[in-house]
Amino acid sequence: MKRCLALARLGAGNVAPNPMVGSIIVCRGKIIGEGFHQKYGEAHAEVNAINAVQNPELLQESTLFVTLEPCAHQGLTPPCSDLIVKKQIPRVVIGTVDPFSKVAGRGIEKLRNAGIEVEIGVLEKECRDLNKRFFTFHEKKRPYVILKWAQTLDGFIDVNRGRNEFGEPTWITGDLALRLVHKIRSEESAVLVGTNTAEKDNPSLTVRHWSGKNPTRVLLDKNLRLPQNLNLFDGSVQTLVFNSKKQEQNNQIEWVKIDFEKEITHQILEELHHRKILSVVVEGGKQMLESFISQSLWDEAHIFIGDKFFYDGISAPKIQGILTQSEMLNNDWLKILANPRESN
Ligand code: AOF
Ligand code: ZN
Repeated sequence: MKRCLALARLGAGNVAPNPMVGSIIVCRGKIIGEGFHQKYGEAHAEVNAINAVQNPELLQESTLFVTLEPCAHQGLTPPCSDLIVKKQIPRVVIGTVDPFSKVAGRGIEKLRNAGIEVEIGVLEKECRDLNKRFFTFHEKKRPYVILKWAQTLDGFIDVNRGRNEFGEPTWITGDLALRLVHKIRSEESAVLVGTNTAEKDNPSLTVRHWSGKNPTRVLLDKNLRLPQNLNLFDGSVQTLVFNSKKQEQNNQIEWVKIDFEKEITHQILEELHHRKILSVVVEGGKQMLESFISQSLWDEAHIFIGDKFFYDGISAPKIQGILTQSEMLNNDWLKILANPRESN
């Protein structure tokens, strides 16, 4: 299963909104075929592993290992469980059940009904962690939410007016953090900012200091007051503008009308879920971050800590989480927290 996990990871960045899946076929203690889900819309892991076996007769005395339950449905490709039955593979070892409603146990049922011996739950935690976005998406019906901000050593995310005395934006962290933020963007499906951040920082929210694809840009502009010459409106990347006035699309930019009388974060997450967006990075500002925190609508928080003091300004959001990772470089400059609450 460890080998399957390593294979699955090779699909990173190319399979969303599908999960990363890896599979091997073992005959008499030897791996005779390996495969992984390489690209969204293309063959599933099991199909690639089966096709990699040079002598197909051996399948009838082999065990197939796979990180995720073989699918039972006709999607963009035919059901993997049918193929396994057809190839008469006598034993299947599965990392974890598939949470997708069209599968969710039906794949396992098909295999067992055909007399195949099925073992479930090998390295289950690792298999779930690998696809934490996919599991959150299907189980909680919302994208996996990553909060991100930078704060000074004395706990501020900005000076009061957003500019220093020379009228320049105030940087909290350095080049390394910038790169890492771009890497994170390249790995997630969407990036979200509030109105103030969009206007004041004029961010592009694209991936420039790393390779990979740009996430969908998402912003909030209740009264459509943001100037159209902001970088976010340059039309280079798919951009969703949540607002109270219009529902309209103009090439890459789409205005999505929501009800500002009601809770906004839920509506945003619901719309992103509807659009099959598996994960979103919330990049600010304070108000936006705090609304996700207060409702416990977050899974991870990445807090970048600079080496400056502002002494005064906008204080960082208060958050309680479990420290899962901390980078050591002079001092802890990046803390990664996990949400301790399961019920969101
Ligand atoms: C598997 N093996 O390698 C993967 C599975 O529309 P499709 O055909 O691409 O199917 C997508 C769904 O199939 C996806 O939501 C998930 O439930 C499952 N993914 N299943 O047996 C694989 N990638
Ligand atoms: Zn499949």
